[in-house]
Amino acid sequence: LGLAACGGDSGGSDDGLVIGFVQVGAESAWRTANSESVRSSAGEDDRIAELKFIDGQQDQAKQLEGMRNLITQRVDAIVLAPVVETGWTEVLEEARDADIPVLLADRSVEQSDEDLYATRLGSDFVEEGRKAGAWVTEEFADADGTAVLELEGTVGSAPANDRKAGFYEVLDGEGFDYDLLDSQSGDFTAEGGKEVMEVFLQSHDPEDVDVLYAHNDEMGLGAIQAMEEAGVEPGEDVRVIIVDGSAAGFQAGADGKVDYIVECNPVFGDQLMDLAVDVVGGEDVDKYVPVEESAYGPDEFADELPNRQY
Ligand code: GZL
Repeated sequence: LGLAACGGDSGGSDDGLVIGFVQVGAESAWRTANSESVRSSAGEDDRIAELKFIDGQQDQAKQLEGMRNLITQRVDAIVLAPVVETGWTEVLEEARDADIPVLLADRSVEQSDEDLYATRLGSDFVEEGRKAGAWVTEEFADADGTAVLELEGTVGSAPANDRKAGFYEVLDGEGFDYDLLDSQSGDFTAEGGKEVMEVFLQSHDPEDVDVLYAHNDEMGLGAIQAMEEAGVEPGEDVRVIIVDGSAAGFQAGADGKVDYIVECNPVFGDQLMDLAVDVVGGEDVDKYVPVEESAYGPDEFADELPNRQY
């Protein structure tokens, strides 16, 4: 009866479910906090017997291999945080054929795979981009031809694609007069952000740059380091927008180096465990479950800093 209650002959037992978690990697403070949240929630939840954690090392091949291992081990459910949006159909079909439900955590996969996973718990990345765009159109409302530099996240990832889409949806939608000087991927890492900003500064005079839109804190902080090494004042010479809301990001804001922070919340482990138990138990769940998040301006950074959870 216990096995039936756990949804079939999979790895579950009377003492709880066995959940596989295929994580993107460990590229950012956001990601580390997300892994910590999922691990601790699973560990504290007596409905969960084991969380089998797989570090994808930002490599889709490693994620695919991990998913296939979990299918062979017949876990009760697989949670996938897909590093990129495409290339998942085959393995998702293999999980379906093995009667193992898949939940998406954080990032999404392409629309055509929608019937192959039970739900996605994560942020609305387009809305995050819209928030960043709205700040720019407001802050530079009276300017002519606002010059933008963009540091994009991992090529092909949902947050990079959607944070870009939302940002320009607002800038273009309002007929805002701007000039995108350059846009390159820093792969969501601090090193990537620093390297790309160094290249930007070799081909663009900071005097001609109004704002940097970085798709995550790490790349924004790396870019700030590159600016300071080049004698450019972040937050003064070049305004800076970052997305995530780590303590380091808020500290940079409190130090006047960041102008706007769009929050992306990684702390959703409890919500994820509830969803996994519901899905394995055959409960109906929404196809998309949003994570609550906000955005912060300069007058809020210092007060909010102590509240940051990572
Ligand atoms: C967004 C998440 C992104 C973060 C980055 O939900 O996928 O990946 O914004 C992380 O910091 O690398």
